Amino acid sequence: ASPILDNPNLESKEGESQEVAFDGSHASRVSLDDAPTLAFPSISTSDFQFNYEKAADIIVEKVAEFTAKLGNARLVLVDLTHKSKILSLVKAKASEKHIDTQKFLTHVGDITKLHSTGGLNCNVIANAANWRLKPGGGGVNAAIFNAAGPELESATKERAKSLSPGNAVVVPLPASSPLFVTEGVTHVIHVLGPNMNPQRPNCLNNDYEKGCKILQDAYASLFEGFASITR
Ligand code: AR6
Repeated sequence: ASPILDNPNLESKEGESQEVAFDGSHASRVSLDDAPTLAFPSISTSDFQFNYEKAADIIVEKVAEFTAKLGNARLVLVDLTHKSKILSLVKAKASEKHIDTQKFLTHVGDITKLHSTGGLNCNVIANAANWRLKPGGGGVNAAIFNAAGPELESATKERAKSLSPGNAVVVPLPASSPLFVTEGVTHVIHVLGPNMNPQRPNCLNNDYEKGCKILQDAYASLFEGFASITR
């Protein structure tokens, strides 16, 4: 089943395929064909100040669990720079755990420009959202809402008004959204992670027992949301 066909806003784009070279860390050329691909940022590790080491363990654990269930679908962890601590930690831990490099990749680039500047076809992208599911606020949330235009805000409102930590909501992107037109993104999945920043709502005051549980739930909801699109 093509995830593209499951977006009620869209015409069929069946039959498109492309071979793509990933960044230097993945020397071989990887064929994306029609494989459904989710690009996601590291949830909670920037504005929400979650510990990198703990976040990296959780990402690798959840990726390992879900790559086994995802069929031909792929997961791509994205961050903006080659200096990204979370990307290097996750890469190292994923290779220790022998995670299938055809199913899980890391990529340096802007998640709103993966096709146009990175040559990557990712039909689904995840957003590290705020609880109100509102544009702005900085980070990847501001970038995604800006790139997607007002279409994303209205499509989001139809699906949910707010989100509690550890949850995700799948939003089909209207075909008129610039993010769909230029990048081929058919769905955005908003995810709310745990917050360790005292200046943001629901701060966990360094309670990593709760925080880790919420981050695990957040990735599980994200990957289940992605799987629900590909079924
Ligand atoms: N492309 C790829 N990755 C990005 C981009 C981008 N354009 N922009 C940031 N990142 P953050 P959080 C990476 O702070 O910690 C927001 O204001 C970034 O380097 O966006 O979950 C919301 O409204 C980091 O690795 O999310 C919430 O209130 C990752 O994305 C709050 O911040 C997540 O950083 C959420 O905080």
